[in-house]
Amino acid sequence: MTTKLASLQEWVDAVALLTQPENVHWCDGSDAENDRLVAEMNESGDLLPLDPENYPNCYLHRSDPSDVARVEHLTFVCTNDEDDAGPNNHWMKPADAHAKIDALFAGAMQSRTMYVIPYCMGPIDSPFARLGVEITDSPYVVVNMRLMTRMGTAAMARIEKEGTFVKGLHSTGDLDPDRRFIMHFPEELSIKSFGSGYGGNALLGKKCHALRIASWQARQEGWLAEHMLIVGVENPNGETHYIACAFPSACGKTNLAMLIPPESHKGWKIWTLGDDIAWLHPDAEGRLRAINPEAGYFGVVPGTNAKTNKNAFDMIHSDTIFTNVATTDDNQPWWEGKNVGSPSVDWQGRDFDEKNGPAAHPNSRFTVSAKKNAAYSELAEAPDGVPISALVFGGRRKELAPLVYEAKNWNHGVLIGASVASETTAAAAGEVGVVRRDPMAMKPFCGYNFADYWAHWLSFADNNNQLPKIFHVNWFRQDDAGKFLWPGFGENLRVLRWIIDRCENRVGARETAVGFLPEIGDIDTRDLDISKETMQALLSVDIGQWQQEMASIGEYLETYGDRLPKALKEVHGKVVSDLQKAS
Ligand code: OXD
Ligand code: MN
Repeated sequence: MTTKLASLQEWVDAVALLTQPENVHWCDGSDAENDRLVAEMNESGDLLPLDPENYPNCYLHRSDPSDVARVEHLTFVCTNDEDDAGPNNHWMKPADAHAKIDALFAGAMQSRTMYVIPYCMGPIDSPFARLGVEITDSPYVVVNMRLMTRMGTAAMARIEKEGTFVKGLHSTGDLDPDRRFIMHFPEELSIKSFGSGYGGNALLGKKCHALRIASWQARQEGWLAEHMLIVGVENPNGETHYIACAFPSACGKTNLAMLIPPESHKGWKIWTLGDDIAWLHPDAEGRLRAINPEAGYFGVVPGTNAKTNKNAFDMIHSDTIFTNVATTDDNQPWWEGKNVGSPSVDWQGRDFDEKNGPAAHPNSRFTVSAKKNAAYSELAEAPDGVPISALVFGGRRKELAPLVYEAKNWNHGVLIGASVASETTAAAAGEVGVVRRDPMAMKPFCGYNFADYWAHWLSFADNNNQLPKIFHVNWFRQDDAGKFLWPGFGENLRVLRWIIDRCENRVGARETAVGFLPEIGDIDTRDLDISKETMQALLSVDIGQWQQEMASIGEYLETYGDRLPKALKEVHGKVVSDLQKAS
C-alpha cells in the first residue's frame, strides 16, 4: 500500500531519505499484518508470549529500564511565539527544535523497517474524529497503535479524502536519555519523538495527538480536548446520565470508568465510553457531547484485581500486551496487588528478589482493545458521541478537599478545574507523593498557554445554555493516622448518584464558600460500614486551610501574568471574600 495523497507520499519519502530505513511498510491494520509482526517480535524477543492456556494471545514487552514513563522535562511545545506555549510548557523555537531532532533522526532507521501507520482518533465515521499518520521504526508501536486507535485501511481512505492529518514521526533511537525528546509543533500539526519506546512518548495518537495537538486544534475550532474518562451511569429505571471526569494520571480514572456497582446497588449499571481522553463538542442545543478518540486502554496494571476492577482484570486475561510486569514460574503475568500467584521473574527479567524493589514496575501497563470490556458502551461508536450531564474534577488529596462539592456556576467550575492539585504518582518520571498543581489534570498535556486555555473554557459560558454542571471529588481523604476515610472503588457510585441528583434538581445542598456540598444523609450510605462522624469529616470544609489554599491558588494563577483571564481572577476574588466572611 502506498498513497494517492501527494502530501503524505512526499512526507514519507522525505522521512525515508532522512532516516535511511532498510524497508518501508505501509500498515493496513489487518489480522495477517498483526500476526506477522507479533511473530517477528517473538523471534527478536521484543514480545515474549505468556502462558497460552490462562493468557491466550497475551505478550510481555520489557522496555529499557531507563525508559519506563512519560518524560515531561523532555517534552516540548514549539510555537513561533514562546507565550503561546506558556509557562506550563517547555518551549523551543520551531526551527531550533527541528534542527536538533532532525539531527538525531538522520540515519536513525538504518537496518530497520519504517512503518507508516494511518490512524483515526474517534469513531471512523464521526464528524468529530481527527486523523493522523505515525511513522515509526518500532513494531511494538504498530501493534499497540492497532489496539489504541482505528488504524489501517479505513483510516487511510478518510485521510486521502480529507487531505488533513497530524504528522507524527517516531524513532526509538538508541534509548539514550540524553538523546530523547518529545516535540510538538501545533502550528504545523506535527509531532517528532525520538529516543523512547514507551507509552505516551511513542504511541503518538494518545497524549501527543489526542491531547497536546488536539487541545490546540480544539481552541481554534471551538471545542475541548480533555484528559477525561467518559462513563454512563444507568439507574434501575433504565435512565442513563453521561459524566466526564478529569483526574491526574494514576488517580483511578480507569477504575471509575469501569466501576462495578456494589451489592447494595442492584439494577444500577455502568457503561464505559473512555478511560483517559474526551473530546467535547457543543451541540445545537448548547449541550456538550463527548466522544472518546481512543479505541483501547493503556492502563496501569499494579493494583488491578477482581475486587478493584473486575472488568479490567477479566479483559486482560486474553489479547493483551503487557509492558514491564513480572512473571510467575508458569509464565503468567504478575503484578503487585494482583492478589493471586507470586512473582518469579521481575519486570527487568531478573530472578525476583524483593531487595530489587517491586516485581512489576509501578507504571507497568496493559494495552487492550476497549471492545473487550464487559461494560463497553454501544454508544462508544456513536458518531455524535453522548450528551454530558456533569464534568467532574478530582485529585489525590490527603486533606482539604471534601469527598464531593459542586461549583456555583460555570466560571466557578473553571476555577475549580484550574485549581486541581494532586500527589504525584509513577505515571511520570520524578518524585512520587508531592502535591503539585495539575489544572484540569492537563498540566502535562495542554498544548498551549494555560491562561488562553482557561479563557477558552470560560468562553463556553457565553453561548451555551445547557452546559454540564461542574463538580470536584476526592476519594483519597485520610484521617490523622493516614487511613483512607472513604472506601472508594464501586462505592464511588454513591457519590455519582448525588451528582446526578443535583443535575436533575432532585436534591438540595449546603452552600459553603467553596461550593455546594451534600447534606449529611444525602449521600446514600445504606449497607456501608461508615460512621456519621466519618461522613462529617469527609464533607467538612476547614475555612483556615481553604484560605491558605486559595492564597496558594492565587499565587499560582498570577504566574500566568497579563494573559490570565479577568473573569478567573474575579471568581477567585469572590471565593476569597466568601471565605473571609465565613471565618
Ligand atoms: C496516562 C497518563 O498514561 O495520564 O494515561 O499518564
Ligand atoms: Mn492519562
